[in-house]
Amino acid sequence: MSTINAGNTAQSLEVPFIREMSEITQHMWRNGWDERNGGNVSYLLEEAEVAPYFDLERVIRVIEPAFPVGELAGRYFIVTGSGKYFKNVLHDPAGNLGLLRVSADGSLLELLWGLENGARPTSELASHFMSHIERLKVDPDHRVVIHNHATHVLAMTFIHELDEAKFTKTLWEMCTECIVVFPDGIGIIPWMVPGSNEIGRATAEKMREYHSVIWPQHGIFGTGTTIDEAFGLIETIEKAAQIYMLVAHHPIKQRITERQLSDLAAAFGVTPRPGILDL
Ligand code: 2HA
Ligand code: ZN
Repeated sequence: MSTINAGNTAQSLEVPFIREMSEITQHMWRNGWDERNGGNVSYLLEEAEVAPYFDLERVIRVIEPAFPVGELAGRYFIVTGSGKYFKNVLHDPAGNLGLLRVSADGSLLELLWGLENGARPTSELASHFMSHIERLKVDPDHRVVIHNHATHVLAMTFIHELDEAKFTKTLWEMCTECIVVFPDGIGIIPWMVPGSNEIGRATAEKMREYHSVIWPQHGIFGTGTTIDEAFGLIETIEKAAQIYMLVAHHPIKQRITERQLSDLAAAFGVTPRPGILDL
């Protein structure tokens, strides 16, 4: 029997993963990264995290995904809803989030909680699911995909070359800790129409090599083993992009040198993506 009354927000927020989703979406909205219905989050859950709170036999509704996801069969996800505002999640989790299980053959999504009043999962489900599939291949502990419209990252895609190595190097140079947080660098896809399987495929292809992918003039995808890690990655990239936007129009009097970046990587035991530092 389900122990959670979906309409009871206080009760829903007692479920750890519902609270985390509600709090992180609120944070992102307050950061100005998720205007209107901008942004989406998906979080892979273990059955053991779900079972104490929900009746796993009680499927409220089945939803057809735009493509079969056999690789994720039987997996549980909590996701943001399509067209939903991050601003509102904390006050109405069941209306704005959904708990889904991918059916045993990967052809359907079984709704176990939330997405009330016929709501659908995020319009970027293709990018999320395809990214989960690719990240899980390289990191079995991978759990979280976050997309938002981080302001300075977006701004930077107007004035910086979109070459991945050059973009990554610029970000590394902006804050001392960047190379430690994202030694694998940043993937960038060309501008594409959002919400499509095509952009999902392009994003996921980058996810084989990168934790984070930028959509020019649109936003960023960040991944991680926890909400904190995925969010922290985006925060760090956004901070670097903000510094870039603050200093880009000024004469630079001193900077972090390539030698110093290399020393940082060595001191923190990370390996910078090859081909970025000219040492
Ligand atoms: O509307 O951010 O990319 C949600 C989005 C689409
Ligand atoms: Zn978006």
